[in-house]
Amino acid sequence: MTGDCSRALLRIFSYQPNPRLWKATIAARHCGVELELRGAAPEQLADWLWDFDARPLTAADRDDPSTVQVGRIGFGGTALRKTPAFLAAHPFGTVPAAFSPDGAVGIFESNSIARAVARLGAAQVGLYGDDPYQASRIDSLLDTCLVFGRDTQPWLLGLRAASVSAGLRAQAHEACASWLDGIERALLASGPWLVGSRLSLADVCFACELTMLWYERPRRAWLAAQGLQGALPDAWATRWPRVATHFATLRAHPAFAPDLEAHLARLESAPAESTP
Ligand SMILES: N[C@@H](CCC(=O)N[C@@H](CS)C(=O)NCC(=O)O)C(=O)O
Repeated sequence: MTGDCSRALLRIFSYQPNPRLWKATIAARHCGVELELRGAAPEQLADWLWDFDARPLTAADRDDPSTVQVGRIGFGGTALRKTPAFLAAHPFGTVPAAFSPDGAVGIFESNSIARAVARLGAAQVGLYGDDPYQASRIDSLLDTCLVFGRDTQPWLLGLRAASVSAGLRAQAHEACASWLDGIERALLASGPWLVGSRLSLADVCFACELTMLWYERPRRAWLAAQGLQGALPDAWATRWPRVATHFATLRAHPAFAPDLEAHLARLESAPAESTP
């Protein structure tokens, strides 16, 4: 999927591992679409040039003041190096950042990058539904994933920075509860898949966005020491049984497992950390 760059239909720059990037890689694996991935660990992206031709900074890149941009989300206060061309293609300046093969079109927001993969692979499998109504229902669910991701992001970033509060946790917990209530009802109405009678982009984005919450797992002991629980309750599988069954099915699915399974298993078996 990521091997032969000359055949890649989309180039994506991101920190890795990143469950939001996996929305695209899972869709690509399922549709047989070739992707080119670029990037490195989150803490290394400050030493990369954010560009269509993303790469580790050279000495000349470091001397160029025109690319300096102070990071906002997840890179708060860090000086990042984003080229003017990158910001023209990606006006919000975020990763994952996708490009058409010639670099002319920038596609941002991980759900929309996954939509691009599904459209490019539409001839192979209908990940984007069978008709405009199904496609729009898939979009409805993708919008809820974005809202959930946005509402839980301050909590997850706070956890990474060891700076959390009861208020932050309450907001993230409410985001989990309202989103998973809705996903549970959607599965009750149309299961086993979220839309239609087969796997769709709605299932892909649901699984990847929920995976973001696994970051809490090894940090539960630290949270308990702060008098806090995770945003996703320990008894989540009992409270949302259809969600839990669906997530278990998806993480084992051949298109999902190469990205999700090892990552989730590692976080589930990681020793409890006394510091985040
Ligand atoms: N909703 C977006 C989230 C993307 C996002 O927030 N990316 C952050 C990293 S977690 C970023 O690129 N920040 C760069 C900056 O703030 O300059 C998506 O799903 O793609």
